[in-house]
Amino acid sequence: MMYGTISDGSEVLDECMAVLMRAPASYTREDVAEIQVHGGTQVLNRVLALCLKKGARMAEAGEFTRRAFLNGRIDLSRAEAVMSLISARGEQERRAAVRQMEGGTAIFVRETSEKLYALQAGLAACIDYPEEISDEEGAGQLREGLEELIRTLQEAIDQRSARLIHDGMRVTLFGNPNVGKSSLLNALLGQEKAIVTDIPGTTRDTVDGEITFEGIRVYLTDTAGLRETEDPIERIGVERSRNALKNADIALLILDGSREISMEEWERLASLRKEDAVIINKSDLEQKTTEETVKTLRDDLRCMTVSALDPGSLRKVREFFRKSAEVNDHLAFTQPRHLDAVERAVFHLREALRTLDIMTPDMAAVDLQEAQNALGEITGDRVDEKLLDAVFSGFCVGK
Ligand SMILES: Nc1nc2c(ncn2[C@@H]2O[C@H](COP(=O)(O)OP(=O)(O)OP(=O)(O)O)[C@@H](O)[C@H]2O)c(=O)[nH]1
Ligand SMILES: [Mg+2]
Repeated sequence: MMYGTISDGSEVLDECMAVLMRAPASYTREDVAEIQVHGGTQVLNRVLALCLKKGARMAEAGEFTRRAFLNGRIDLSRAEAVMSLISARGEQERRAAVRQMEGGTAIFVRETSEKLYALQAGLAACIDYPEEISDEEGAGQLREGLEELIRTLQEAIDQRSARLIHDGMRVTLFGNPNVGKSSLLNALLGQEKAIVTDIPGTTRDTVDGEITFEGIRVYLTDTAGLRETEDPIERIGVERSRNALKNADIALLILDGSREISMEEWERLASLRKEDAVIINKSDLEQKTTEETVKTLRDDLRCMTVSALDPGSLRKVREFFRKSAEVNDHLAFTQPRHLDAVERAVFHLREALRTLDIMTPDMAAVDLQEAQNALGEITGDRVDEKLLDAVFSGFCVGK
């Protein structure tokens, strides 16, 4: 590493360090030179302009990592892990990216792929030497192998955990106007994010906040109270509430404990899914609705009695979030692209199994190869330019 100044003609731009990394001991396995200057925007702009003037060109998005892949230094799943690592917003996502970068995904895929090659070889032998291996015998061995492969792959697919790690958990607070949704959002966030008043219909637009539990990001959305209204602004708000509900991992129905449950609220209660929950708010007031009331209709749901005015009472809500956000944190696959490829592989393996039931074993060969191709897409053993463009276009320039 050399120390010096960087100058445009006689004008000194900055002090700098320059380092030369000789192939193959560099990130891309090519000769790489790096200039290090102070990080101010203007310094960087001038130094960059100078390099461009001297004949350099800007790197494309992800170009360094793409070169590292093309030069065989890393497989495609590791290249993507670099991107996940840089953009990780939660601790779980960072950990998953490191595992992937250390090769967890690639090793799993290559092992599975080897097993599949063995089955393909067995099938080829059965086709080529019909006098030595009968169709029934060949089909029997293949069926056993396929069933085991499908089991292994399916155990590795945990869509829910993968999505929570990758996208976080979306929780939507909904219910009648004035039940205390915004007060609860603020209390959970520890921040006066949403406007609270005693006027029903205060919240018009959805309000979002983010908290982290055990390394999983939880996005809380406060919504406009659901009611029939003539007010055009509030009506749009109610529409947005319904959309937020559709996209929620967990819907939290908020009830006002100091009031009787209304007809619409019973209906909403009935429509909750098993992962949703009920919060009875305003426990500091005289109670007309209790957990017992809710249980008469739904005893399968988590129901919590709290007061937005008493932060201590919200501990159980936080605990509920923490439990709901529990994930299998040793997943081989967390990236949507990989999950999609694994699911396609499983689909073709299943098709191959079905073929064995109704046709001669040789007819299964095509599906076995399709499954092999899908697995190859993950590590990049089988890729085309289009796939590479799609993967690397998500990178930022200079990575
Ligand atoms: N006593 C008591 N009052 C509460 C509690 N939570 C909220 N409130 C009051 O209830 C009123 C409505 O609270 P908000 O949080 O604005 O209710 P909201 O559900 O967001 O209402 P909209 O936005 O109109 O749908 C306010 O006056 C709050 O101070 C509580 O736990 N106890
Ligand atoms: Mg509100």
